[in-house]
Amino acid sequence: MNRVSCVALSGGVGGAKLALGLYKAMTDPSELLIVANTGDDFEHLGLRICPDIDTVTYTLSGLSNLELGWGRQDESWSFMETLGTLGGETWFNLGDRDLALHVERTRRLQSGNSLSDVTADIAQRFAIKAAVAPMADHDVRTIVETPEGPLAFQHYFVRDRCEPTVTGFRFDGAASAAPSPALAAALSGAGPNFVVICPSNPFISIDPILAVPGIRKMLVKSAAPVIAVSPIVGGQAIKGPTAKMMAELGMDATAQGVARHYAGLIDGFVLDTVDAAAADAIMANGPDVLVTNTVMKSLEDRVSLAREIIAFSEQLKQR
Ligand code: FO1
Repeated sequence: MNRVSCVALSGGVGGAKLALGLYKAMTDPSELLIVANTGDDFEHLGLRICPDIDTVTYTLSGLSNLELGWGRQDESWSFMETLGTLGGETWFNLGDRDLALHVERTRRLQSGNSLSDVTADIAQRFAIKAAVAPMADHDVRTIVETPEGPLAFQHYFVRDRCEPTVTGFRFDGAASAAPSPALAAALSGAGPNFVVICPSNPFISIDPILAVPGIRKMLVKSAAPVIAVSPIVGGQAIKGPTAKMMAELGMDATAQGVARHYAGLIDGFVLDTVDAAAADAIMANGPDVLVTNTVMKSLEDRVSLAREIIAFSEQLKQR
């Protein structure tokens, strides 16, 4: 395996945008390891679905569906339409092209391949030069606690459109999981130059990764600066239910609230210019702060944010 100089922890859409920026900004993209959350994974229609791995893979290969934020571009939906006419479950949309990936991954997992091996091989087939790995090869399932009882993650997220009030989260299976071999190798020995926590939802995208025994400890022990990018800008999530969840959990739905959530883990925090006023308060709690434009509308925005993070990591290393 290549030397890893950057480890990026990512959920789906927001995380994958920055992962793409890093991929384009790094001198040698083969030194990038993107570790995807697998707490969102589930078994559906007999298939193993790994939304965050697939979002990262499609994004890095230039095949992602930019309108939906998930799935593939140039997609057709004959399978779903036909399934509907047969009275099948249609609340979770699987495009025809996307479906092929789920079928092939499920076949390989059933014949004994690890999720790491399947993910790495598929990334290679999509001509991705960076390494893409799951957080763990074991099954970890995010459960959303609500006043009406626990909900499997995709039931909460897609079927119920994030409407139920959140009272907490559980990561079933995490206690008996272990970091994926690629992540464990990257964080041991000399370690990477820096670690980026992408602007993904802290509770449902990053916390499941940190819940895998050993990962948080390795990150804290590593000499590499750990830099988190705020998914909250001006009190709003760029996408998804982060701000809603923070409010429901009784937390400050602000970038500062996110920085507090990562206290003890991060050395650097990237804050949007609209939240610049919070920089001093965040620094008072430990991490150094980079204030910049974090809203990634174009590819140029992604690359330029990634370049700033790389420069910030070099400053942090000199401390
Ligand atoms: N998100 C939706 O909102 N609706 C869907 O029907 C849906 C289908 C889907 C299929 C494959 C895939 O890889 C992702 C899909 N997503 C869908 C996205 C996914 O549920 C979430 O965005 C992530 O789990 C959160 O990161």
